[in-house]
Amino acid sequence: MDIIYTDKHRLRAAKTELYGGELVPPFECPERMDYILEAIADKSLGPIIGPDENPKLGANAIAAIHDAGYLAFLDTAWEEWEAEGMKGEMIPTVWPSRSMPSPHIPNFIEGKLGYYALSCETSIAKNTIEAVYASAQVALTGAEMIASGKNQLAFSLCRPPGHHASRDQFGGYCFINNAAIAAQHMRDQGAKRVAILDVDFHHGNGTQAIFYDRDDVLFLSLHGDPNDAFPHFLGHKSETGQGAGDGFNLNYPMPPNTPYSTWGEALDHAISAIRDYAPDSLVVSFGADTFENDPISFFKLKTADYIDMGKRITALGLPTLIVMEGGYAVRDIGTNTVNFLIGMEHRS
Ligand code: OKP
Ligand code: ZN
Repeated sequence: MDIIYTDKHRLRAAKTELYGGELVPPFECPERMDYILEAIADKSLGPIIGPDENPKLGANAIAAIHDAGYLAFLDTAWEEWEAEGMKGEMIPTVWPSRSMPSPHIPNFIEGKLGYYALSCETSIAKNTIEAVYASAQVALTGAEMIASGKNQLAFSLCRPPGHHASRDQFGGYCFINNAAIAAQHMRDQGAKRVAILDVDFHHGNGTQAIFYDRDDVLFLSLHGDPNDAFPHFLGHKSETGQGAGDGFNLNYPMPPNTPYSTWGEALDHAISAIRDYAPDSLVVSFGADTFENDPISFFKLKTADYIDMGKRITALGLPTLIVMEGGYAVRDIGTNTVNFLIGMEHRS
């Protein structure tokens, strides 16, 4: 399977994550990619190819999915922060909360930061945004391979991840929604319907919000119940879409300690909904944080389960782009991810 990857992810090298009241080294770290690449090499998967260097590829998709003011904020955020003499990384401290509805966008960087953030564990640091755009390009290159019919399967090894990023907010380690721009690019290239299946441990709140009122992109997410897990304020079963999108959003929240047997039942339900929808192509937001030893998650999937997960999804027989999202059990992320890819390669 073609694997799209660039070393530019290393530019995303924040030193801080606000976690449990302390500043700790970020869980979403560059070493994640090293372990995945090592496991890919061990199993001789590949080839590994660089992203398309044409900056126009998918530019329309990025502009269609994200707000222009938000993208402009990302472009100059670090510069503005430094110019104010701030000493540390960018961590928001103030929000337009429920008691301050309809906010204006402030001028001062501290206010803009809160306006465009959905949470505060995701410090922006020097060069973060360069890595974010490289990650987007990795996703778009994969989307183009599927959309053009060149590939039936491709893996965009994105870092940083994307599924928490909405039209105009970053957070949960995400800035540009890689899966969403990939799906939009497929639509722009002629796909009538695209399904996005999100199997990361966390609810894909950004992807859901982006496509919530659309019927041309079906979004399905299996995740830790938001009553117990990040992002806490979206991802309930009752969220099924609105307007034209009514019925085209499916959430499968699950409780702490969910084993693969239960998780797999939700997967089978999601797969049959995708089959009924009959999309032209599929995007899988893949996170390995459903693993039993993930440090910030609470499902109980085992290493061998990822092979079965891949086999079940690939049985749909759809042209499929896999987009990397989370996974923080760094020592096991390679084996688990590669097992998923091996399962996905079981095609009749
Ligand atoms: C990003 B992706 C846990 C706090 C979790 C943010 C998690 C972001 C996950 N106590 N904070 O979906 O893997
Ligand atoms: Zn996750």
